[in-house]
Amino acid sequence: MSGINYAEKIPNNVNLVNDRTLQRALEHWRPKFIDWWRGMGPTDSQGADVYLRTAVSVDAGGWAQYGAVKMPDYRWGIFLADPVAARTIGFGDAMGQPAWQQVPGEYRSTLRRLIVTQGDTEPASVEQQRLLGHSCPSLYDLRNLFQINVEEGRHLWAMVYLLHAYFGRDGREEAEELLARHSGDTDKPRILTTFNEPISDWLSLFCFTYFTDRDGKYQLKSLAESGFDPLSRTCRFMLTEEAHHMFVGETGLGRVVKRSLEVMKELGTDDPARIRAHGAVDLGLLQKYLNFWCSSSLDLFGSEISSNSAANFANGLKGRPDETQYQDHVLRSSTFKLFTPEGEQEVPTLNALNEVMRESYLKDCEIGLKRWNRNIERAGFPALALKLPSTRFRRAIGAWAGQPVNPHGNVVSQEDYSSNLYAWIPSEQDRTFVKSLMKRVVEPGKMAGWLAPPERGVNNLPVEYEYVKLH
Ligand code: BYC
Repeated sequence: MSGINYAEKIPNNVNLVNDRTLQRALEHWRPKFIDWWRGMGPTDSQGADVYLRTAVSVDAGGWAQYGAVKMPDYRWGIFLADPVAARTIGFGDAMGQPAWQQVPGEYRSTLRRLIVTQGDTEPASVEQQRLLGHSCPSLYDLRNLFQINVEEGRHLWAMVYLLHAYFGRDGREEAEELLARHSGDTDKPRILTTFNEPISDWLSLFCFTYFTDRDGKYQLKSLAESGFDPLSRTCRFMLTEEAHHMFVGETGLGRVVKRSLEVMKELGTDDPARIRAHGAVDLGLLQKYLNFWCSSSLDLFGSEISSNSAANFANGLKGRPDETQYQDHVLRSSTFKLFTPEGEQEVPTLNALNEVMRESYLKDCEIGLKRWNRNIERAGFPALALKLPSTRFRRAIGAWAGQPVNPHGNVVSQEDYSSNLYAWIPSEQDRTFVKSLMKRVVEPGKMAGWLAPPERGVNNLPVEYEYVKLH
């Protein structure tokens, strides 16, 4: 990459053109990233022209430029939101002190760990989704998938920038490791559990972008509060892109519901077998997918009682999403009640911050369900309303890990749990059925039979637009 025109190839607002050290680190890493993209990114589509948005600056006119791009030529850039003048730390014991422009020595390994954990999820999600192009329900959806994939690639660049620019040699080594771990790999898996789950159908993709990307929103919001200003600014800009990923989840699931209701009306029945025979997803099946992905994503907040979260907050490294909405930003004398299998416990709020964040997240998750349920009720099927599972259901991390709890949150016998589990989450048979629906549709304007068309196209273009030219 020597002789490269940095501003052209790697759009950035970090003065890359004058930073020789950063240039050298990126020169070493970039070819490995491109190799990873070609090997682990979306399959069989590297030559396609995709109607993508690219961020070329952080201002309103530059963060979303649209045009046809071949994905390996995507201009993965490095952007930080504009600095806030004289920004101070907004929470924890160092509240009110100037935000750090460099990594404080005593927090170096914790900050690196947080950045690596965040960074690890980005390429993981691209790996999880790499085969979905083979079964896309439409060109519109295929384009959205690819948009998400390139942006997750850019989010990886964002974390690699922080590692290269602020963590020296160990940062460079961690940046390499981000390309060496792989989703689902038995020897070198991704760090967080959900990012090792296969996403082999589009119903799972819509659930993942609804639930798991929303965890991304909450984690990024809490890191955007960080006293380490470069991390805060990086995450603030990433959040602008994250919104589209959740849009794909929310509208995708809404379109599944819409199509199910159409088929139910057409057939005059809510019999799941007949709906399935007609090539649509019955709402009971959708509920199982919601149960699976919601419970998996709830684990991503960590344990209910966590000394890590207490230290991260007290030290000013990771705040609560939208920290300014709270009165108390120090939390040294506040307590929080939570339920564990041992009963109700009152713990210092500092130690319960993962749970505080999980509660806000769940409220946000409810919004889509309310919308879909309105349509389900209007269609005359209130008994089929969709619900979020209890936070105690099917947990693998935290106080409820491994406990036999049903989706309503009641503890049941281990036997009951095992024999009912596949009435609550997709069984092998359910997954096989969903897979059978996943037929590739790539004629402009055509849509798979299990999914209603979107209400509008991308960037004011019609839904029928040829968003991906596959050649
Ligand atoms: N799987 O005190 P604990 C996104 C580990 S998604 C495996 O309970 P803590 C995206 C934990 O690492 C957002 N391990 O929790 C979405 C710790 O290990 P160490 C990603 C887990 O530390 C879609 C130990 O258990 N960003 O952006 O308070 C597409 C005890 O931890 C899990 C972040 O997560 C798990 N589920 O919180 C693309 C932000 N949960 O350190 C992208 C950065 C916990 O003792 N990460 N552990 O070896 C963090 O803030 C925290 O690490 C966590 C855990 C919230 C993940």
